[in-house]
Amino acid sequence: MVSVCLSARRRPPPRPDRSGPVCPRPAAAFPLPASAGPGPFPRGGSGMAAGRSPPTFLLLGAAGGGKSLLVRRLRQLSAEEPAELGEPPATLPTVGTNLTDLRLPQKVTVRELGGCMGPIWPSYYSECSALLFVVDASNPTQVSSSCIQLLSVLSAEPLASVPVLVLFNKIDLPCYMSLVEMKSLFRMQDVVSCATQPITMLETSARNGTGLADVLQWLRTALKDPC
Ligand SMILES: Nc1nc2c(ncn2[C@@H]2O[C@H](COP(=O)(O)OP(=O)(O)OP(=O)(O)O)[C@@H](O)[C@H]2O)c(=O)[nH]1
Ligand SMILES: [Mg+2]
Repeated sequence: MVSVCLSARRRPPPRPDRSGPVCPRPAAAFPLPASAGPGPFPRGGSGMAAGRSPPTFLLLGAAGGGKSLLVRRLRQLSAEEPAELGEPPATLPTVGTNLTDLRLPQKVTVRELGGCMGPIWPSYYSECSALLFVVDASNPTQVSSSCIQLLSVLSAEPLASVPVLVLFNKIDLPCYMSLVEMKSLFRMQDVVSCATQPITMLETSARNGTGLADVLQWLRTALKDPC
């Protein structure tokens, strides 16, 4: 498992005025449960101190990349009494949004947005404290669309200073592309040098757990050091 942290070229833009209106949610098109829609709150851990909603980490990426399985595994591993991962539970494509609370031990909410929900991803950017972006490293046909999606996410103004973790998942599969190959295909050097966010990259397998301890460690660091 290889990990690399590139970045640090931060050019923090002025913070957006959080008292302004947030993007409207397409409630009629995608009705969400009441628990799925906290209002906007400050990034990082400050919401906790004020007794408000816990920080929300967004989990994005193309359909089938492994987001739902990943977050289930993270919940298993961060439980008070972590159990063996065992066989991966079945997942269904996420239509809408999927909320999972993790205790790191501070409570954090991970909001997965289904890959097929790309058009409404920006509606949730304003409540994001950190971003996880999952790429299927075993699927060469998804590389270019994932790269375009990542560039679009990185250029979104509300996300300009949130820490970003790019996960190259499914490295348990024999056909997976290594971190070196993925970095080359994504032109990561250029992406990182143009990005305003600190970007970390990890290789993972949500199936067998490879790299997930590093993901949890990254989440804990992001909670401690909000941008
Ligand atoms: N081999 C392998 N399969 C994985 C891994 N992660 C996820 N999968 C499988 O990939 C399929 C899709 O996984 P999901 O977690 O549902 O994908 P998703 O990104 O949530 O997809 P959407 O909700 O549609 O956006 C499932 O069959 C998972 O079991 C992995 O690391 N390795
Ligand atoms: Mg899903």
